[in-house]
Amino acid sequence: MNLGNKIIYQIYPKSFQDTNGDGIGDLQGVIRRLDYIKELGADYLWLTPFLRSPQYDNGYDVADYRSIDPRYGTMEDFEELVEEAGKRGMYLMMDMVFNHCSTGHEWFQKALAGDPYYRDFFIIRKGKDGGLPPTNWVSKFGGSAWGYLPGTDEYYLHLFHVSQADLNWENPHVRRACCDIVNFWMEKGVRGFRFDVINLISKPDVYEDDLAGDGHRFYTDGPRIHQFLHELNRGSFGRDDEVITVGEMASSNLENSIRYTNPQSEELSMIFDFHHLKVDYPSGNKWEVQPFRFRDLKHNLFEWQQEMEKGGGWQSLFWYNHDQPRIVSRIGDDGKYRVESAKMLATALHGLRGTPCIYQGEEIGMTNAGFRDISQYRDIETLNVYNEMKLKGKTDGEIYRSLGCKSRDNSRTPMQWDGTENAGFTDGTPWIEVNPNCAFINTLDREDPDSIFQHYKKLIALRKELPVISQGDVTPLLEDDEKILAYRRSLNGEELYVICNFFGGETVLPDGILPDSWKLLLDNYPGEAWDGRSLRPYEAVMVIS
Ligand code: TEU
Ligand code: CA
Repeated sequence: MNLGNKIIYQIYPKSFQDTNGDGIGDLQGVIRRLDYIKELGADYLWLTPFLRSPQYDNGYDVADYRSIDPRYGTMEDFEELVEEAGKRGMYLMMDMVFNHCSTGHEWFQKALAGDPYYRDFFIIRKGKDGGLPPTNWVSKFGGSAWGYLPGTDEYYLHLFHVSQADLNWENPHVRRACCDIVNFWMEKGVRGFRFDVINLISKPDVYEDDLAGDGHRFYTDGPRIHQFLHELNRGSFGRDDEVITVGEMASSNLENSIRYTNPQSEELSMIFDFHHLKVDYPSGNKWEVQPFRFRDLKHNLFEWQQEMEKGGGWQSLFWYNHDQPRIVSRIGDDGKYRVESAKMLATALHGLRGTPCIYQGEEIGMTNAGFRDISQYRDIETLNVYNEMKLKGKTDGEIYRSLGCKSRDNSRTPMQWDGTENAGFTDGTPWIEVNPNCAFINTLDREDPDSIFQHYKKLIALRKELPVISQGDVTPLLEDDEKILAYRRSLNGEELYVICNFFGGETVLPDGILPDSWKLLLDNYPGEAWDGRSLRPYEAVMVIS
């Protein structure tokens, strides 16, 4: 399969389209909007989890891997969705959360009741003397990574929320159970899987304190990770060439990422890596507000592009998802140059080597919510961090400045279909507030040839049309330039150039970058043709020779 000409569209069902007025998006809502996604040109629809769950972490706390959460609909709705997508030549990609399950899952409930078979599905250890947890590891959402089992001296590991108990992948029954779940959904016609935090499933043999950190170095790309992924591949999706898989691999290194995705290892088709998005985290702290470091962004993007190519690995290309702020607010300009910068960012990414993934609303340039009151926030991570910041004595001004541009809720506000009060998302009260800028940022302007939507459409069409985009090599250009990100793609003598001004001032392309015979393919400024030299604010061009 040519992974390079496929497009993934990510749907956060809870915020996509409500059809029954309860304020929560649902599967029927996705069905209602299939023609819209088709119009854009996507091939795979990645839906974040809609399986039965108490929803402490919006479905990433699965209580039953084989049934649909009633908030989202029924199995019949799901089957209808697969069928309706199929009629339009699109396929479903499900989100498999296998590092942990909800403490409400029957496996955990049986373990709690003392069933030894199910106790071994989890990572349960005795605490240290003095009523301390087994190690000092920190949960990704704050606090200890160990949950106390009442009435015992034991703890269970939860790298995320206390309601998300880590599964023990050392146990072959757990590995078998995960294969069975994937097979179950493949039989229902699912043709893609995104594996949540799958680089964390292999834990170390010894559980010890991390004297130099929060513990993540002991379990990220852990000791048996490749064996486990290979086994999952062989026991489920690897039997079908038509199925594509993406591993969510925050903090994995290059060497492992190549191995995860080189077809010879028979592990996964591609990964999401996040190195290019850590360029505005001063000393690794995502909550501290800092402008992005352009040089680091370029360096990271190109290093991964080139090394993955060399090693025969494959990446998904993305600017954000449901865990990250909206990119036009983060790296672009969500005010004066919103349209230009959104198109520029799209151009910069969609010319690269990999499989693009577009997050709902990105194609219309949706912006951060920037909520200014804690009652508007819903995300468990945000609520935890808010409490921590309060305890540390931070002022409301400092707190909302941080949450307003960093919280995961920034990208979770409802899809802006139209300019009415609830943006066409629901007739009821939305589970999270709609961004009032739906009045002027919504899907209705997509007919306009100069809309952001049309720009994405063109980029997608070009990728499908030109093998140099889907299969060519990548060569970074102007690596030291402080304003321009540029690269060349080449395949069998054909060349494509992508040149992007990442800032709101004018800049000039140095001489000698483009060959004499260049021809403009795409520009994010309508009207007057590009002069081959000067770049207007956030201008981005694609050129062939
Ligand atoms: O996210 C994994 C993850 O580590 C982050 O993206 C995390 O949300 C972020 O670092 C917090 O700052 C995945 C899912 O995408 C996320 O929504 C879930 O909450 C998480 O796993 C747990 O299942
Ligand atoms: Ca609903």
